[in-house]
Amino acid sequence: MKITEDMQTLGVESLVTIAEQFTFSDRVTGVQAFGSGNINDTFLVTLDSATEKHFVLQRINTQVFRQPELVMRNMRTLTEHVRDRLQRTPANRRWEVPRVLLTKNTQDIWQDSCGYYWRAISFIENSQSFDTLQDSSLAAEIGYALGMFHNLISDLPPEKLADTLEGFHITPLYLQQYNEVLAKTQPQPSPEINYGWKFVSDRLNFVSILEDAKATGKLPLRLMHGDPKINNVMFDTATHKAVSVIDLDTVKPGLVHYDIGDCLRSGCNPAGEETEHWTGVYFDTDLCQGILQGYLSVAQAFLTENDYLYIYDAIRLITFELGLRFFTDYLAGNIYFKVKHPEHNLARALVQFKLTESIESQETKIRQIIQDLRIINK
Ligand code: GN1
Ligand code: MG
Repeated sequence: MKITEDMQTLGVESLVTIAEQFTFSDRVTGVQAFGSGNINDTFLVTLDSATEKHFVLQRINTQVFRQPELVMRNMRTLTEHVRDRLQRTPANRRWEVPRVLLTKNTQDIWQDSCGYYWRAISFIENSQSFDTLQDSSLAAEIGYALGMFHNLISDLPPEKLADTLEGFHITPLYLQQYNEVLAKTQPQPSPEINYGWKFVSDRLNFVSILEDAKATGKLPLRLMHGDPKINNVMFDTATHKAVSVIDLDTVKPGLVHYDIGDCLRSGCNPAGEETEHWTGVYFDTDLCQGILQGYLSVAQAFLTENDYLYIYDAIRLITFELGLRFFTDYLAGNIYFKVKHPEHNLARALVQFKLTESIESQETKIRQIIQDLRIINK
């Protein structure tokens, strides 16, 4: 097992000891850092087992998720609902839902001696994820996966899940935080900071577009995933068909538009959100067409006329919002998102701002794609 310096500071107990809290007779043979999450610490545990060979072990970031018990309760309510539904009406293709694994004392969370919270989730075997889409072959599958996810929870009343992350995806609140940080810090002017500052101040009049639609009842409160970026969609390694949507930390009441926007801003950026070449970032409308086609093939069953009207705005807004969140975190001294170097969040912000610009410059085309798909799906 490779233990990095970072992992040694995780707690007093070894990662194996922590993993063993969630096993019964199986022996833990390995624990490796896993994935590229910006908030929690994630590990893949390997077991000496004839049945389940892996599971995902995570240390929950309680600076972000202040009530980890509620996060786990939401996750259990949602996954049990979906499993129940799939049992009653089986999907006509492989589709899996991650399971929350319990400790020996049947708890869904374990606290180590430093007070850190750990949890374990089943691993979707024989599956993989992608950080970027290079061509449109997988795009429809990404959209299908989000549609399937929304469809499977569309009959679970939103009030069944708690609000575990207040203000999440409420863009006007992110703007407020940005203004507060700006008032407190005196960032050294640089071309990048000036670009970011101007970028935000040129777009103040649209930050509340989705919240206004929610407040006036144009868009209904629904359950959402909260973070359906494309590497949270798992693909069968052999067939390359989508088989699951993972990372259920942020499932809670919200707007499906946050998810649609998030999925498209991540899926239609071939350079990926971690690229260092931000000036070349663009929004690929072929990928957009593919993802939306896959999404609407499932989601047309529950979308309303108004829902369609706000899809373009959602793509633009959630991309802008993530840029604003990264930019604010950079100005605040990198307190929310994990970073590899001090300028990391600034680089990430510029990528999202450039992507927003590309979305804006292709507004007519994107709206046309939505309109055409709506007619086909009618
Ligand atoms: C964070 O940790 P991760 O990578 O699953 C963030 C999302 C962002 C994403 C950008 C709770 O998700 O909102 O879209 O980074 N999650 C939270 O990569 O803030
Ligand atoms: Mg996440």
